[in-house]
Amino acid sequence: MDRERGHLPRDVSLASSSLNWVKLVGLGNLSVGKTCLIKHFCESKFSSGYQPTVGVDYGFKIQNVAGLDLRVHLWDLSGGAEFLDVRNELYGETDAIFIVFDVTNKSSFDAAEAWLREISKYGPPNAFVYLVGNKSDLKSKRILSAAEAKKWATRQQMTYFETSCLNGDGVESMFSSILEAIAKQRGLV
Ligand SMILES: Nc1nc2c(ncn2[C@@H]2O[C@H](COP(=O)(O)OP(=O)(O)O)[C@@H](O)[C@H]2O)c(=O)[nH]1
Ligand SMILES: [Mg+2]
Repeated sequence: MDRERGHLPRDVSLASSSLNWVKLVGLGNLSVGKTCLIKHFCESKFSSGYQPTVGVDYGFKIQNVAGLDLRVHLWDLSGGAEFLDVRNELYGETDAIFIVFDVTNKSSFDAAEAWLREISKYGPPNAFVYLVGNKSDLKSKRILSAAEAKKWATRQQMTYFETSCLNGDGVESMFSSILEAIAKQRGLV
């Protein structure tokens, strides 16, 4: 191209960096509903990558927070420890991590502590961390009350959310709260 310097009204890289990119990562045991949460939030812009060596799901959504468009990438690392090799790749530039457990599965709740340790050891030092109790629709199968989960989360200095991917309860409000916190921290709103 023989375009002269300064011909473009705006430098492309500048325009791109002025967009508000956000990266969220879902952690938690297998089958707690991380992929469903991301799918639910992103609707159509979701792709599943279940190659054995990668084991990630990915979603993208542009979400408006207080009049501002946030470009949100969401990652769900497979719960399997064999995928921890890709953790550095995954955690880079992460704004917030949500640890998910299944409210009908005690061991998935107990594992939240190990996931917290994983984050403090390998995770991004300044990311927000949240606890999410999913499958709240399965009321008769619950093994843990919302109050108990919240109490534990508060002790770990985490905000607690409860969600159901089946009926959608709490999903939108959980992601909205997380994104609002990120936008505030960046001084955008
Ligand atoms: N009843 C109910 N089932 C759910 C919910 N979320 C996920 N599931 C089911 O739990 C299973 C595992 O979900 P998935 O998102 O793949 O879990 P992941 O391994 O954490 O990504 C699937 O069969 C989902 O249909 C929920 O909120 N309620
Ligand atoms: Mg998954």
